[in-house]
Amino acid sequence: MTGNRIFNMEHETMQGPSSVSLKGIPAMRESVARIVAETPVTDLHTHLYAPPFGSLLLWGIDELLTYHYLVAEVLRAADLPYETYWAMGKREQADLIWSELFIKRSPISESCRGVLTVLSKLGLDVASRDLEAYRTFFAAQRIPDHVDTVFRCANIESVVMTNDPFDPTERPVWEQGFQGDPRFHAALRIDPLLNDWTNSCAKLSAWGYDVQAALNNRTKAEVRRFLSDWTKRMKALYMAVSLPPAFAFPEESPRARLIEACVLPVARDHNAPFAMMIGVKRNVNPELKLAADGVGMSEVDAVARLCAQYPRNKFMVTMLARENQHELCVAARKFRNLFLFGCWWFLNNPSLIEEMTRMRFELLGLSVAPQHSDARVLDQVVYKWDHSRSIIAKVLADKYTDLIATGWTVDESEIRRDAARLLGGNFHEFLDRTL
Ligand code: FIX
Ligand code: ZN
Repeated sequence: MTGNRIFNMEHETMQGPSSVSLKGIPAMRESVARIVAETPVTDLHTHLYAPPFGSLLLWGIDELLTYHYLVAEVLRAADLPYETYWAMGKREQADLIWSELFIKRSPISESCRGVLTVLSKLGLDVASRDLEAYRTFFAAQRIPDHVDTVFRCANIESVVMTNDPFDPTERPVWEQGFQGDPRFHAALRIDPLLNDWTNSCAKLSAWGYDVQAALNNRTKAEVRRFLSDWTKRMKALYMAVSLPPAFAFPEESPRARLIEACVLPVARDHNAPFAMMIGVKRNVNPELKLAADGVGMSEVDAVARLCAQYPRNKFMVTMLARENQHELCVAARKFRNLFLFGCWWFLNNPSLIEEMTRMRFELLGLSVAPQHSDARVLDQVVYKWDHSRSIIAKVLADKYTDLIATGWTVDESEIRRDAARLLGGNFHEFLDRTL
């Protein structure tokens, strides 16, 4: 059926030459699912890299299987010392994860299911359980083409990378003049600067910035110059940091002082949001390495105070604790400079995505970015977006159903418009907004 279908209480109609069909709500639900699937995504926070970053761009079955979410799961399941796991090569680790989490047990966790969604959507036979066949498939792919294949398969228009000027592998790629790639935007990640000022100060000094541990005026000006240099060099869409549950503002700490004196002025000069990802307890069990982090409840009031005190700054916020989500939604109702995004990390599970998306729609309407992928392995965007899209569509269709019950009508062009906002439009609009 073509044309703009209109859904209302009694039936579904067609604008234009065609007539009426009586499918009603189920037809609307089908349209919403199809339109959300067809709407391209701007994935606003990932750990993916453009091909010129070389080995930083992870992809393929062994990377999928050794994703840190699965490392945490295998080290619960398998009876082996942590050191034994870390002494293995990647392929051997992947073999172990496949055997423990996919063969000896049904792979029902969200991260396991994700691997199967990726394989299936890339056309592989999941029922065969043939790990070697999957390896053969990936070995035949070539990275620029495979990026296109994955973006097409996930229906992604572009992703935002996480770009850390303190990272010794990444930094030279920028210094050698990486020219950008329209599929990969940059975000300036400043965790080392804000969470470990002592070491970062020494590095800035070695890179030619006139800084001292004591945050005097000269040092603050030099940190601003550093942030500005890298924002320009990367053409960063925003600056970002992850923060512990104890994050407080205002506070007599290097972090709070750097935010006020350096990050916010530079962000304002560039009209760039400052993204705060709050609630991660780093290194709860160091034996797990990249999988070592946990979650804790954070203080939404710290965010509210920043938004109130700096109304001309734009803040993007996601919080890791489920228990923070309601208060955070209410804070976003109070501050137009606060943009909520994503179901981060331990929240990126179907039951929690549904709960959060429903709550956000009910409290904030369409003014959020309901999801980001946080993908670390290129192919993961296929599952992260497939799984999230179907939940977003389900919740959206429930909301349209409630509207239709009042006598309101919803047509396909409006569904398309709303889906485009949720999957990228709102983010771009927030980036462009001047306060
Ligand atoms: O700090 C972050 O950006 C986190 O998302 C990551 O560090 C984390 O390891 C992750 O991959 C979560 O999904
Ligand atoms: Zn992340």
